[in-house]
Amino acid sequence: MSIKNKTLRLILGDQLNINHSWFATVDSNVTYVLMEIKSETDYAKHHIQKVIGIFAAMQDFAKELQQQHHDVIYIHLNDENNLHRFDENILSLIDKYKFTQFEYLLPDEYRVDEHLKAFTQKLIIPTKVYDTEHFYSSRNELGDLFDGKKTYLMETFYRYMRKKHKVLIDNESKPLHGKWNFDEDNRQKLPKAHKPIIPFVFSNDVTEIETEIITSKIKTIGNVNSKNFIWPINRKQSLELLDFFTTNCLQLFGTFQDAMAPNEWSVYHSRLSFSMNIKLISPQEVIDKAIVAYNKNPEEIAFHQLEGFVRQIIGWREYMRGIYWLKIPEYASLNYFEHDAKLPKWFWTGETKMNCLKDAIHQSLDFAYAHHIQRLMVTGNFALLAGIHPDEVDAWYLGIYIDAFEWVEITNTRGMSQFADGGIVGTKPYVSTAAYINKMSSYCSGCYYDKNKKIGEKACPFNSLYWNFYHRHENKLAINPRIGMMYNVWRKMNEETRNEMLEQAHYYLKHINEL
Ligand code: FAD
Ligand code: DLZ
Ligand code: SF4
Repeated sequence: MSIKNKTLRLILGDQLNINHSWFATVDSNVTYVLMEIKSETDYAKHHIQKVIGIFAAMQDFAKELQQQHHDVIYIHLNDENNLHRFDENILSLIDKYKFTQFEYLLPDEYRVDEHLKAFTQKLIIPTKVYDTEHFYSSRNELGDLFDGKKTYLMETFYRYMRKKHKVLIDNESKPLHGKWNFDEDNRQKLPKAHKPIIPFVFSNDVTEIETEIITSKIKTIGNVNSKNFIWPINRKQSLELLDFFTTNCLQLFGTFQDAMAPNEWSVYHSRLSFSMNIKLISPQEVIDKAIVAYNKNPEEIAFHQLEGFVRQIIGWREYMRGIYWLKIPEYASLNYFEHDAKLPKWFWTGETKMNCLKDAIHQSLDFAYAHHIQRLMVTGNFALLAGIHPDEVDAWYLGIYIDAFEWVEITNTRGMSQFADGGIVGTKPYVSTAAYINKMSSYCSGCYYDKNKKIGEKACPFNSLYWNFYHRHENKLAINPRIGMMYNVWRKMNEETRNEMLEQAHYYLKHINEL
């Protein structure tokens, strides 16, 4: 092999963007490398479906590149020469094939970014770094927008993004239909006679990958049917899922965005986060397709459904990434409430008598998926009320969901859900009693616990834990204008009730593994 102009390009498992300009031309002097390695399978205890999904998508992507006549090296988990680290595998390839240049795409995760920066600084051949050409905004764009400001309001960022990218705005940069946000039209409970929508799933045979993972002794959580793997593993399947969403779910997306029901594991949600996060499809094409569907059928798809969906992607998703790059690495150790409890054991099994948690956790173990309100108002709500250390909560969320990558997991978990950032992402903690869970779901009617009881046998744990949380953090929360009035309610209760409630909460916290 000649030593002239030979470039090695690294593609990470969440960088499978076939429309990237790297692939526009075939260059015989360029070789691409994808690697299944233990540094990535072992930094968290991932769900088996997450590892399988990423490997299946990487393998498919490598094949597609080869079909386009690109040169590809694919390192399998159990390859004899696999050194299981990005730096060591790259060094070994440079040595073996005499590459003269190394190139990579900006990683989405700080840990990998730092690793590759440190590695390439020492590398004797030149390095070049490229953008992934996936997101609407650059890493620093949110930081620049809020430069000198004390708060980082998502709504401000969202409006900026809509105007900048001309999404759902008129010629004068005003929002279509007169408002930026139609949330008050959204968020209803499912009607009693609701006919569950059957999620469109794939049946990929990934048995070989499952065997590869098991024989390599990778520790995983959760269940999988590897003959019928349900998640999209390539661009074609991701586009099919997008099509299913715009045809069947968009018309009720906003209305039932916060609704929860047993046996309806994705309701009207898109389940596109995995495809987007590993870059099989781009946020722009998802939004464009949703807008096309709306324009074709405005009688069936009301504008508020579309706006609600667009906001999740051009708003929340880009916002979380901006916050991540602005605040990491400090963000990863924030613990505003100084919580230090351990996650109950049943978070890993679903074996709890609390129906809402049992359902959300079992479905997470079965599908590596829960929709937003299950993550925020069931599992996240409980973890916050129970005072679990944010490290433990993060480890759970980073492992269990197929779409979990630190940039979007930690900002949602430590930030939005656990308020461990003291209010960077959210303006108040997302906590509730059984009243909210009952309002948005049918879980309570089938529960061992009584949603209406605060004290005594079978009282719903959310009720006393809620007040215990406010009582415990009065110093930090009473000054918050969005919460102050809760303390008026608390103080108006008679002392005996308050004490009984705190006792009940302490009893539950002491026996948390038996709940
Ligand atoms: P849909 O409801 O169909 O929404 C459409 C898209 O909007 C999603 O695919 C996603 O890309 C985007 N989106 C919606 N809400 C958010 C949000 N809050 N932040 C960022 N993007 C959003 N999302 C992840 O992608 N990875 C995670 O690891 C992750 N961890 C979370 C942890 C907690 C505690 C919470 C409360 C939320 C988390 N989210 C995470 C955000 C959100 O719950 C998921 O994006 C969503 O449930 C994915 O399902 P979907 O594709 O069906 O979403
Ligand atoms: C999550 C993951 C896993 C489980 N395995 C791999 C892998 O073997 N090889 C790889 O390139 N990427 C993997 N990933 C995704 C990476 O962890 C991801 O690219 C980083 O978190 C950077 O965002
Ligand atoms: Fe969950 Fe309490 Fe309702 Fe049971 S009663 S489902 S624990 S909120």
